[in-house]
Amino acid sequence: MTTRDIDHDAVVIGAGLSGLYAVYRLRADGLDVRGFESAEGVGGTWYHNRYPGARCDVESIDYSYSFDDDLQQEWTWSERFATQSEILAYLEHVADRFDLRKHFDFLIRVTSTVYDEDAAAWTITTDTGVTTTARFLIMATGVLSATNRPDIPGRDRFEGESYHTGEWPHHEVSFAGKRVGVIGTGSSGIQSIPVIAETAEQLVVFQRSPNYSIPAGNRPLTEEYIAEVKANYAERRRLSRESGGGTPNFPYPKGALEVDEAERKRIYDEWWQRGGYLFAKAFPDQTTSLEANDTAREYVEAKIREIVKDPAVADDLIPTDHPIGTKRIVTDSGYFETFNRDNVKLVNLRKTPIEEITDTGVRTSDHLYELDMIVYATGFDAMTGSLSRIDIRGRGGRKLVDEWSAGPRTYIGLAVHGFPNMFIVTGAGSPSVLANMVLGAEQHVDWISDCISYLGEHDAKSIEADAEAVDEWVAECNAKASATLFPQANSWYMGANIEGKPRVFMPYIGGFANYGRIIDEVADSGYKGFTVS
Ligand code: N01
Repeated sequence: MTTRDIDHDAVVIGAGLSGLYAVYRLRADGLDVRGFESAEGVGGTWYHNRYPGARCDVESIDYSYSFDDDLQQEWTWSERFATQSEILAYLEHVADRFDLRKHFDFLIRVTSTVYDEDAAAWTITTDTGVTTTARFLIMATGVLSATNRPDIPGRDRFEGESYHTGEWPHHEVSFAGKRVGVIGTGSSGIQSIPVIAETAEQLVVFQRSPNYSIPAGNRPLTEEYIAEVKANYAERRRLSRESGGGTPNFPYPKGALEVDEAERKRIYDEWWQRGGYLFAKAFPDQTTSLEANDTAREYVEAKIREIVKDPAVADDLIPTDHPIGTKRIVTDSGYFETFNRDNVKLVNLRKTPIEEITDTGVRTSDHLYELDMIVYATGFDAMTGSLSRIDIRGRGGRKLVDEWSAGPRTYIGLAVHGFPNMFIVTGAGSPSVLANMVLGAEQHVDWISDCISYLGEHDAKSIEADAEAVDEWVAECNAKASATLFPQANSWYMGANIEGKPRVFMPYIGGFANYGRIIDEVADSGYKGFTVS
């Protein structure tokens, strides 16, 4: 390949919220950019996760782009926590408003990307035979997009309907009059279970690990509230960028162990009322001190026991295997109440594991549950799965999957040694899923586009993370994680939900604002830790 053979300045893989903004921003910088998306439309996660009850657990007014004030002033969210369909409608609106679709090829899956060192460019190959080349490769492939379908014996024998929450079909799925089994009680299961229970004749919930879940406190947004938010959006965004999680929410200024019982209860009551996963951040020491964490855990346990009428079922629903908040706390609407319904049964797989799936249902060690439908709410090969499913080859033919065989290794979450001119958006080694993904995507894409402009201004063709910089960043990420309780949980943050995946805490847990300062400093220093050629 010669420089003249390079088709595009940049190729963006994925038309989710990161990919859309990447195309918008790089195009605004005057780059020739082309995008590939395996789905039929834009939206990424929000295109695929159309299961009943799917909502975002970050408030809609924060989980939206900040890059264009007219956009944020003109779009009006209807609820505090938006449904999947409203978020998808928003992303479609963004795609149309900024005329982004024409840059994407849809229904095309990228199968391999290979770096050519002499040309300092990538060759991108797809499953339709289309091949193209680009100077820069932007992996906007998503962190919760490669679904996990566990290899349960007999899985493909089942003759009824069978769906995965992360690949929900576009046709209407009716539960009415059906015996439905849901496998999995993470966010997807916990959101869909109350909705399915409303119309199913019978619902059997197969739970391997119970999870902490806090009522969302969802509500319609009033005109007055929306007007107030819009009048102060700039300040709201500023606070979000200064925060640990990319939203304008900050923990109580004192630790759980620094206050007396009455004050602690008052704060927990307040955060319970606020609703959702933010409960994990009521006190700053909740995820660093087990003793502090216990106070939050006991509070939530008491709530679950208050809601669930049968004490034996409540026992099964209360987690005992991880400190609260070290797996993402689920934001629910009526989850625990669902187990008071006559048509819902909880099966504790720790006591009676699944042995096989038969043609008519799910057989556990003590019973065959005859079913008309199985819903797999079994999650994702998170953070690295969408990358490892592409054959990515860097300098000298090295494979990304080999380089990452002991866990993902990035420099500031954005780049990988041996893979020049490739940038990863909101992936491992960045705050990613621990922060507001929309502002995270903007933060990354802005950094990447500034970096590409810098290379242009300095007449440079390539940029590559140094091996030592990667070593240091990986050590920094590990140190930050080890200072918390997070590594104690068998979570997808740790890769623990996928058999054979290395157990490494993948996101950077040093905070969104802190991280922003670190990557800005790298850029301001003329890209220290990178080799620019
Ligand atoms: O996936 P999960 P998810 N047999 O991995 C179980 C985001 N999200 O799709 O814990 C039986 O959390 C598994 O059990 P265990 C959010 O960040 C957000 O629910 O491995 N069970 C677990 O219960 C979230 O954290 C929203 O023991 C099996 C479940 O399946 C992330 O996505 C909504 C099994 C998987 O839970 C992932 O959530 C949805 C097996 N062989 C998702 N294999 C919002 O609210 C797995 N399980 C924004």
